[in-house]
Formats: sequence, C-alpha cells, structure tokens
Amino acid sequence: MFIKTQIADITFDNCLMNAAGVYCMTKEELEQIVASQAATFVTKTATLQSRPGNPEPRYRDVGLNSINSMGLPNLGLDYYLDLLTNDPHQEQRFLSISPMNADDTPTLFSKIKQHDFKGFVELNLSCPNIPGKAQIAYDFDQTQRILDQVFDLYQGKLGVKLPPYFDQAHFDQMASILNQYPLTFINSINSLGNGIMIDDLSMMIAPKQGFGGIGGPCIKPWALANVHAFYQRLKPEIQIIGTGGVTCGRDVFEHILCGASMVQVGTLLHQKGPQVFERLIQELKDEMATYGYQTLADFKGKVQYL
Ligand code: RRO
Repeated sequence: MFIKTQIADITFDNCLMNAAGVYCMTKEELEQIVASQAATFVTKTATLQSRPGNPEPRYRDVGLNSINSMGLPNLGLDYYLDLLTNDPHQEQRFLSISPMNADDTPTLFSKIKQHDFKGFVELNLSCPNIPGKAQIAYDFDQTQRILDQVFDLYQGKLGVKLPPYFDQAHFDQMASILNQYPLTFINSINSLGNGIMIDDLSMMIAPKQGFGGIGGPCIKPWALANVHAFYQRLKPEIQIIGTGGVTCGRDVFEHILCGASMVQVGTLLHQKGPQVFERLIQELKDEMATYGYQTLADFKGKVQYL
C-alpha cells in the first residue's frame, strides 16, 4: 500500500505532518518531528523580528479540543532560515511566515531569497490572535493586494494558510482570487477564530479577554468543507493541505477524500506527541484496505454525492 503524496515537484513518503504552531518553535522540537513518522514539518509562523507572544495562560487542551491565543510567539525569521538552509531535506520543508504590516513583506522575501531557501513557503493569512489585527484572509481586497505584492517579489513555491469560511459566496470569492496566482498550495483551515471556553466562572485563557482559536475534532466539519469547497473551485495545479480535526486515520482519510494532498495535525499532536504519527499512518492504511484502495490517488477528492 502506497501513501506517498506529491506537492509541486516534491514527493513525500506519506501525507502527514505537523500543523504550524505545534512542535515547531525550536530546532529541538522540529528534530522530534523529523525523528517521527511524519513526512516533513512546517515551522512556527515566523515574523521578521522574534516575538514573545501574548501573556499566559494562552493555550488549553479541553477534552480532545483546544483553545489558543499564543499571539505569534516565534524566534524570528533568521532563526528558521538558518535552521532550514542547513537541513539536508530543505526542499521538503515548509517555512511559515507572516508579515506584521505591509512594510515587512519585501524584507521577509528578500531574506528568503538571500538564504536561497529551496522549500515551500506557507504565508499565514489567518492568525486569529493578534490583538487589534484582523485576520487578513477575511478581507478579500487586502488578500488580493498582498498576493499581488508577494508574487512580484517571489517566484518560489508558495502557498497560503487560510481561515475557515462559512459561506458558499466566500468560497467563490476567495477561490477566484487565488486562481489568479501561481500558488503551489493552500492550507485549509487555521483554527476557528475567536471562540471562548469557560472553566468554572472564568475564561480558560487570558489574552483578548478569553477569545481564542479553537482546534480539535469539533472543527472537523468546517475543515472538510473548506478543503472540499476549494478542491471544487481551485485550478488543479494548486494542491490542498487539509488541516483540522484529525484524531485518527479515518479523519486523515476523509481529508483526502475531500481533496487534500497532505494532512496536518495540530491539537492531537500537542496532546499525544510526535509518536502519534505512527498510529495515524497505520489507521490510514487500515482504512484504505477496507475499501481496497492501493494509493492516495485512488480516492483523493472522490467523495461521493447522494
Ligand atoms: O500564534 C498564534 O496565536 C496562532 C497563529 Br500565528 C495561527 O495562525 N493560528 C493560531 O491558532 N494561533
């Protein structure tokens, strides 16, 4: 049974990796992903300057789900570029980045070019947790302006991390913007922004008066819907990374059935650690065996309609 997958010209041994934000802040955490059964990794979203992030408490596991308002803590773009450009498998790696303002964007990409980074860049347009800042990809005009600017600056392999959309008209609008650019991939979805979870009489996290991004199995229906909506609408050159709600191999299978080429794991990875990839891969293979599928291509995007 083959669970290899491909994005652009790169083949991965399997379709699983971490989601940005989980096991990817430091070299040591990323080494644990490399040592696991995951095919590759994405870094914590990097900004031009390092950031401490929001005040604690800023992450809680709540049953199988999670709430976070990390606030983009990261060690700065130079740290991740140094690490990636010394990685013998850099072509397979994903560097997540986010401009904090429009002036950052040229500098971010000139650094990536100076380092001659050969992997994938994941432009995060969907962080829900920066006080006072909107999620970029909910503003269609701003998204278009940023993509115009980015593709003037950069011709490498680049994708965007999107927030969940909840309206068919928004799927249509965003897909028609994305189809105008030579994107390599999209990643759907980031956490469901601005939820609250309550413990006794209090919010579970401190920043933004308790509002934070929700992850875990409760977001799976919207993750699958976004993956499939974009699979239906995007030109076939744009691959889809499915993220959201994975707790078992069946969930990975469903992401692929909806059109994902790669599947990322966030909350579950945070809860169980990188050894969880071994179980997910075995369960994915078991699920494929149940249906007699030999390769991911046998069922990718082939969810049936009633
Ligand atoms: O750091 C965060 O608060 C964070 C980011 Br950048 C993101 O993209 N998604 C999320 O749930 N948290």
